[in-house]
Amino acid sequence: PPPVRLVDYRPYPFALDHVNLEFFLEPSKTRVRNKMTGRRVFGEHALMNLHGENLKLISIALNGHILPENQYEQTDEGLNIHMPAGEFCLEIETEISPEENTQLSGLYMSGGRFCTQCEAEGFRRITFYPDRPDVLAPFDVRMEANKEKYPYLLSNGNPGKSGDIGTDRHYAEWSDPHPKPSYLFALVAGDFDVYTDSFTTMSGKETPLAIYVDKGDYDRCAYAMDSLKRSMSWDEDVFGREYDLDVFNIVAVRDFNFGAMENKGLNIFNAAYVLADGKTATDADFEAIESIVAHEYFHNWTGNRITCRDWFQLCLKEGLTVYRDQEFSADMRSRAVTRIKDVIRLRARQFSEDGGPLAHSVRPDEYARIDNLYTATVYEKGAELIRMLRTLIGDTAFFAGLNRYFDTYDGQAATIEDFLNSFQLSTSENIKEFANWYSQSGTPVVTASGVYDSIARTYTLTVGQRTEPTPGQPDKLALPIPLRTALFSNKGRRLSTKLNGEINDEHLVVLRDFEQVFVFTDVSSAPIHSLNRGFSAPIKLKDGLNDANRSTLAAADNDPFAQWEGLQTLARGLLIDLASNEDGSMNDRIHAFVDAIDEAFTAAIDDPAFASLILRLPSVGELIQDQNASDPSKFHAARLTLKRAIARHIENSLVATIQNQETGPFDPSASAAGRRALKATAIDLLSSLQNEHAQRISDNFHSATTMTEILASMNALGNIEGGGAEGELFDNALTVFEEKWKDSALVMDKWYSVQAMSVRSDLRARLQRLCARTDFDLKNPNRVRAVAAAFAMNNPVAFHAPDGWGYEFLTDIILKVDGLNPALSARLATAFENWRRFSSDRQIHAEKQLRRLDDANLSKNAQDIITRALA
Ligand code: BAL
Ligand code: ZN
Repeated sequence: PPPVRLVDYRPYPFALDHVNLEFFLEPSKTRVRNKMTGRRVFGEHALMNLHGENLKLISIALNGHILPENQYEQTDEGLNIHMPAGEFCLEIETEISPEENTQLSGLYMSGGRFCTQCEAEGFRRITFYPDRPDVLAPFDVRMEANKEKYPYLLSNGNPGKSGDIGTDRHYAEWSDPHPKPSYLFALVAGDFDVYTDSFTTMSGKETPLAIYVDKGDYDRCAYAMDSLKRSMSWDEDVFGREYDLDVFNIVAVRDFNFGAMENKGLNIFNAAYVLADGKTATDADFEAIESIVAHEYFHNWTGNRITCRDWFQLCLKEGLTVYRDQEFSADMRSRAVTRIKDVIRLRARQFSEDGGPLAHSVRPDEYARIDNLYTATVYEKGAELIRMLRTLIGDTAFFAGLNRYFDTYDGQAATIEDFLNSFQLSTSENIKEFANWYSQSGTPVVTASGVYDSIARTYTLTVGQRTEPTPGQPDKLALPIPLRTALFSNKGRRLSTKLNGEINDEHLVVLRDFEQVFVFTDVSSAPIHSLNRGFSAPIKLKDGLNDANRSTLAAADNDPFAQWEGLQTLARGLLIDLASNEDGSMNDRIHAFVDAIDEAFTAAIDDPAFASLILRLPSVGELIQDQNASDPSKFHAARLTLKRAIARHIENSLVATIQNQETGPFDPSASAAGRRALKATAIDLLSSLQNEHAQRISDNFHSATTMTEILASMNALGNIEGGGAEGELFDNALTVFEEKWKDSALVMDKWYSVQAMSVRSDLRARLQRLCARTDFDLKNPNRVRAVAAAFAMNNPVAFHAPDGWGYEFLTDIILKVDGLNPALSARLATAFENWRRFSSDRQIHAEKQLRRLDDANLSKNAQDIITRALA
């Protein structure tokens, strides 16, 4: 099919004034009565297009009369109805089968409960409807179901009447006064444990809050509820946004394609991002719950009150909402550590996407399948654009622009142009060129070099930018790139200098052309430049510094991000060179690097979360991004060499860190999590010394009381290569873990992942055994991802095995999943995105599997990814 194109956007000629939905819920046959009142607003054409997919049409009535068949046409995409001019009342009855819906889009069953997922195009699998984000309407919903099996009946908005029908059935009504597009519709019916609380909003309105979870999970809701209340309060304090309905509900389901969904007043979550307690959840789980609960809540204003005109504008809600949840996490936790983690994620997922065949701009011009547009580029790069905009125009103009946006477009479906215009009206800075960040794909590479004139006391910094061609975009524009910049003396003292008439010890250098020169004056000594501090722009920096300069900055920089980044850059260069030099000629550089790490680590020891990041080396995935014909196993070996050198150098300190047992009740705070993060890093580093510390790590597994430490120990045992006694320690830990947690699906997902990420000679057979287990459920995305995504994304050595078995393993899973859940299979297929970066033997194997997928007549979603990967 031809792609959907932005230039083809046309407004919908009909407006809906009201939608009334009635559901008669049965797993195999659910009846849906949909009554839409509205009017034609413009246009000559009397034809009304309604989307519909997999629906059994029972009847259509227009203005109270059954519509004869010659008045409408049913197609693969939906219905076309001949409409009279003026107002109408259209009533459509359909039948659907939730229990046969394995795509998890539309109305489906999860764990015996009814639930929905409508973004992006799931509503058309429930009823015939203009399923596009620019058609907004208030919804009234009535549900009827068996009372014993489905005692809770939930939908969007505010609860209305409810009651019994006969002896075994009941009904409930919900009414959502806020006009919304269909993708925000939600319905849930089932039996749950209900965790309740309340929040009093800034205008004094007490709002009941509830989290609905599987029976028995009540005790694992407290952190999600606490995160929700903190989010509501923070959005009032920082953005002035108040909640706007009588109740707010969250439901956790076990089968879900996304992390969560922001349906108006009824957020539906993947249970993995709701349920947590000190025994079953890692600190990373707690952090993700806090951030995702916040993200979905923040959508209430950025996404729901103001939605997207069309799906090309997806970043309008997602980029802005990710930015808001990142700021929330930064305020709740350490700002520096949060920023570093955000950048690690951006580099791992977005930079690799931007550098391969799936590259697309934050707001693309066309797409083949909307489900495949929920990407790191739209989300994470989209958030970086908001951050850059704030840096460029300053806080005052940023908040004035955002308030103007909220005031102007509340209740509407907006575009990126509307959004940017709100800021343009609030700033004297011309942001016209900034819009190119939304339309241009690829990651700019920024180069810098400087010359010091000791007589004139000037430092002339030459900065350039270049963006490699990406699919469909051979020529690239120069973008406005804000670089927070400081100059340091060669003794590591931050210099106060003058730029553009302003004296400061940090300046904002805005690169607007392909190359530009910036002259700093009043520079007292030959400086070392520190650019892109705080990662002020999402670029790749070639700063022209040598290792000695970087070590100086790493020791002296007062910006924790810049300090960390200095060490990462040192490590990156060293690892890339190490991967191609196995002759021991690099020992001096290794020693110098380890000394720099030791110094920074010792200085950071009072901030364990930051200290653990100091000890982190760039991942294999990150290292291969700028390489061609690469062999991931060489990067893995280089990392192991460097990890060993670090571990040996600070071995005593690492051992002491592991032995430092915490007592008392579990504390989920960021500071306690930081201490555990450092412990986990210590365990990982010590495992690089192979069997020397295997017993100690195993002992730690058995004595640990938190999931973070237990998992860190298991991961470490899984990464001690070789079999023998160490292999037994790993298998023994797995047995103990399984015995304890076999009935807890979310915890068992971790058990699957640890094995999928392990570096072991028996891995292939192990994975086959995992996939043959009865609890390996291809219909459950969490379980499939626990094996397939963990393996393909986090086990580069095995996934890129020289004989191609890793590619074949993933392909086998994609082929099995695709018929059940195309959104999931397409997501798994993105693991092949960088196949052309690898050595030729690997490319042959990857292409063979991609061709196998290409020949298999897969879903449109999977085919879209495969076609682009092979192009
Ligand atoms: N809108 C899809 C899920 C999310 O981004 O919140
Ligand atoms: Zn979102």
